[in-house]
Amino acid sequence: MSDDLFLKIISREIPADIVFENDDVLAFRDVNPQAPLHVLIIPKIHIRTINDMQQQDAELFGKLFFAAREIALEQGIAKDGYRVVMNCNAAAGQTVFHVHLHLLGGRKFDWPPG
Ligand code: DGP
Repeated sequence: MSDDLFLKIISREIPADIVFENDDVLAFRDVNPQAPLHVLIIPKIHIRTINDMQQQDAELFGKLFFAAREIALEQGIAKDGYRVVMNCNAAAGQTVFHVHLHLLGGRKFDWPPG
């Protein structure tokens, strides 16, 4: 847990461009954006991957999606559309092991993803 980069963003040890915060969730712009809007939405507690999610975390994961909705509305991408993605482990490309929902918008996305 001590190597959890995103806990350091929550505690403001590492700076980030924060766009949303409440008691449970923090959201900030991705340092390597893949779309005009690329925000990472994270829980304020350490959960490594979706595989580590417990039954009692279900509501918290719902709050990540609700934050995505709020940010999309606030940033003006809700009507055109946007994508939310959560990578789990190496095959999906997860590189930071503190669960995070990617919110991407401001351009058209292909399907299936690469
Ligand atoms: P993933 O591949 O799903 O684990 O995505 C991790 C994302 O985190 C990746 O898009 C880049 C972003 N990221 C990594 N380090 C930092 C950081 O220090 N600050 C910010 N804002 N984003 C970071």
